[in-house]
Amino acid sequence: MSFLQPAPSLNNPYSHDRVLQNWLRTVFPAAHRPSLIPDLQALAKYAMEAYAERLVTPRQEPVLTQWDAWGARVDRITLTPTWDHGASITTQHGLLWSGHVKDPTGWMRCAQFARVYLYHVASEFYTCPLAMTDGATTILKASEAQSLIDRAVPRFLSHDPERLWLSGQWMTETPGGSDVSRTETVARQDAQGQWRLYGRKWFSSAIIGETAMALARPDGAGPGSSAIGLFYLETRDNDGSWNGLQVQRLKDKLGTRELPTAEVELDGIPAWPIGEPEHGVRRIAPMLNITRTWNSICAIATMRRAIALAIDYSCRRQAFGEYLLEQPLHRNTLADVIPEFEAGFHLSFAVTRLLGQVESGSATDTETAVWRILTPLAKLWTGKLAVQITSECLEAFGGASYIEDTGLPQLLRDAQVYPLWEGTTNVLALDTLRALGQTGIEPLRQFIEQRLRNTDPSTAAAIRQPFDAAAHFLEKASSQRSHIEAGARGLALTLARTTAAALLTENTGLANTDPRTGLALQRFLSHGLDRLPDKYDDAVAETSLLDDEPTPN
Ligand code: MFK
Repeated sequence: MSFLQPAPSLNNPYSHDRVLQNWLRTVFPAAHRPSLIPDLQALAKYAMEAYAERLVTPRQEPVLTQWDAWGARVDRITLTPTWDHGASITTQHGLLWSGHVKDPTGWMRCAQFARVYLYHVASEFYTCPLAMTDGATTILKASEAQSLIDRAVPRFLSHDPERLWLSGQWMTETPGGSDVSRTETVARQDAQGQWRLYGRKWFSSAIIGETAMALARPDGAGPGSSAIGLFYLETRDNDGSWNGLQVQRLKDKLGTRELPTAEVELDGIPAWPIGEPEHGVRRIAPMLNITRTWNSICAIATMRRAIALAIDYSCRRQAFGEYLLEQPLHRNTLADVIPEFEAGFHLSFAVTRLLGQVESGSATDTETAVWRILTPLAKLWTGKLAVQITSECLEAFGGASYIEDTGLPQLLRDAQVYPLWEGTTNVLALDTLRALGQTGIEPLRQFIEQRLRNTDPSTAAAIRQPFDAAAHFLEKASSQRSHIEAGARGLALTLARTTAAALLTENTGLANTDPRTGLALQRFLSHGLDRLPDKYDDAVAETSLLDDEPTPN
């Protein structure tokens, strides 16, 4: 019998996750732990079972059946078994409702997102409709649409899987993914005054939702985004049939293939405007900020899964007479990845903390401003990191990571969605400029300074210097829009990294912290925090490289 390589195992993602355990011990309040820990343990067990099952069961994907045997249009979607369990896991372990319990201290969002972190990879992206439902709940709760609140919010936050409703977020159309001002879907009132939507939504993630929040342009309204309205709709009528919509096809995607993303034709579906049917982008923005937070947490969950498997494998795989884990270059490569993940973890959970403070009314003005700035920063940075880290971790498996039935390629394909979903890296960098334009950079400086209060001077200087450079860039480049936009990605990455470094620094000073956090901080700092263009106008000058015309000689 020739050599057989043992497959990697998934260690318990709750008890074996040093970074999560450290955060729970040092940041998350002891008083709230008893209501959280049993859910985390149960979700970790679920994740391990799902991983084991996945090794022996071929992947499944949703199937759309458009016509029944007798020619009726049915648009029936058969889901994967994991998706069939989604509602019961969600309601039993509080993936949605726990984020909306009344808590004057605002820790409910951290508790919810710790659950999301452990559920996400096993969920096969069932977290996508959960994210959108969370966003829809947030919009409705803040609206004056009391009848819709009474009708939908108890369903969204249900503890009963039979009563749970999910929501979609229907924005993207063929003319615009990033630029939704080109929305073509039309909203018209019928003779009874009921609004109805007509048009095509091009990327309807999780078409299984009973409801959706959709952008549409009232008939006769002018162009541009301020003339678009935000509408609530229900996808099925009382007998369970699709209600004025057809599912044209499911998308054939690079990753997230268990998630039924659809093209939908709207033909008179009843809809209810949220507020006046105008300023739809402004009205849907709170939903985007929630789904972007889910995106960040799910991105770090994917990184953690890739790291956990790569470390486990390096204890099982030998090359050149030694286990990989004993080999200096292999160790060093993985040790370079971990601090980036750890910093991303702290930044993402800081956003959940700020979100909870804002929603519970306990945030200061500074914290509210910082929350607005850090939400796009965490999303854009962790989205990129997820691809880089997953790719590096897959390399640790050599050729095995290129083989489908190891389950590893799927991790990388799925990771590629994080920089795209909910706004690309560049859209998020521009959103950071939008936020900084409203708040200025001082609130973020104060937030970082609070984190550096008890740190040593050299660590503080290593964080202040790139932050000051970013503030200087913002000030200098702001005079010319093309300069500041061209450098916005570098600016955003620098601010994300400096804030994450400050959070890591603060964590190293807390009682009972894991000493490895300090090691992670030093290594993270050694990777550098500054990602600014060298000169504030460099980024613009170099776009001439895009000109493919040969130079005349
Ligand atoms: C498992 C992980 C979970 C993830 C779930 C994934 C679900 C995927 C389903 C999808 O739907 S993916 C598609 C998501 N699409 C996007 O994220 C759109 C990306 N494009 C943008 O974000 C653009 O920046 C934007 C559409 C907002 C640009 O639109 P406009 O109209 O040109 O922007 P404008 O005029 O600057 O802003 C309009 C208003 O919105 C302004 O307020 P005012 O009217 O009061 O001036 C802005 O301040 C406000 N606004 C924009 N972004 C905001 C915001 N307010 C708060 N937060 C924001 N992020």
